[in-house]
Amino acid sequence: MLGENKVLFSGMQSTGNLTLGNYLGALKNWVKLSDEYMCFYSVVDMHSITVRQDPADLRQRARNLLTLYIAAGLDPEKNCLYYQSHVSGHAELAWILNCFTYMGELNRMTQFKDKSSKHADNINAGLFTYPVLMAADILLYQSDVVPVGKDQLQHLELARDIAQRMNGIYGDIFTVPEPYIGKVGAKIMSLQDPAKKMSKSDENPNASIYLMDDPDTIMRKFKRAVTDSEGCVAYNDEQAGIHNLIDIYSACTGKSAEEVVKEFDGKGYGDFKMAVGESVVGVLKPLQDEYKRLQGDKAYIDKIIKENADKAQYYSNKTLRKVQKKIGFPVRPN
Ligand code: ATP
Ligand code: LTN
Repeated sequence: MLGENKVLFSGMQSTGNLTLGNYLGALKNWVKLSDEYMCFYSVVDMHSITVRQDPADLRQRARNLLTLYIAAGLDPEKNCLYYQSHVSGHAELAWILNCFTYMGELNRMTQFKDKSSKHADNINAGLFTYPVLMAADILLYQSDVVPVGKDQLQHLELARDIAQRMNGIYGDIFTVPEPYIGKVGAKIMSLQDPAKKMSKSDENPNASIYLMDDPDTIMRKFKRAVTDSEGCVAYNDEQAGIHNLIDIYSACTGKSAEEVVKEFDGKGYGDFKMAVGESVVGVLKPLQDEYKRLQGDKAYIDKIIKENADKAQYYSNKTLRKVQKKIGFPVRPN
């Protein structure tokens, strides 16, 4: 809690081009939740350097992502939208939390195992302590809830363990955060292999809808989407491809799976795929238009970046000073 308000923290890395999965599974829910909580949505650029990045590219992508947050409907006056690297408290708290996290805990993290096998030539200490920086992001704002995908639950569990451990030693310093997993759109699957999640790092461009894909590309990708030979629009685990298309259509139109099945009763996959494609174009087109408009307004985006970093710095300092005092760092004379 910060004052009267329940706090929400979440973040996204700016590596790769965002997909429809990122939008329906994360961003869209963020907008909904912003009515209910005091929200901090960060572009977690410090996490990105755990793998090698081109500096100019990293900077540009971070700005694009922040712009996209606003284009998706997050109000920068009501929510705190900022770059992690602009707020020094993330790194400062991460160091402290590092000293309360065990090697054995970090060794168990499945994302570390995955990423270290993918980047075998660069298994750096940052990749290993990545979950500690994530815990610092969350605990720095006394967050009550953290919307994350299922893949991040293990990291959130670690953040809770660290918070509870330190609360046990020093009395209540941290709010212990709860995960929030949205129901609709929680897991959008690849259009080419419905057993795999849609991911921005997929090598096959037909597997993912990118948020900046034009309408023709979107329609073409849906036409090519892998389905099955059943030939009827039904919602079950055996028809994984159709299941995924129903999920996408539901998330874009607000209709339930049952309503969708009824709507396409007796119709072929061709018609259904067209309808799904059109519903996605209907959602993405306004997002793209707003994104382009905002990209042209450099002064406005710069102002948001400055003001929101100051706001985040202010709130994060409160927690940081409290923690520093509790663990015995000397108090700064006024
Ligand atoms: P990468 O391919 O680089 O692992 P990613 O596309 O899986 O990236 P992340 O950066 O790990 O995306 O996730 C950003 C946010 O988007 C997270 O909250 C994550 O849970 C959500 N997300 C990512 N992919 C999907 C998906 N296919 N369906 C629903 N939500 C998703
Ligand atoms: N690790 C997350 C991104 C992330 C995050 C966070 C999410 C960094 N810090 C704090 C929620 C809360 C990811 O890769 N999706």
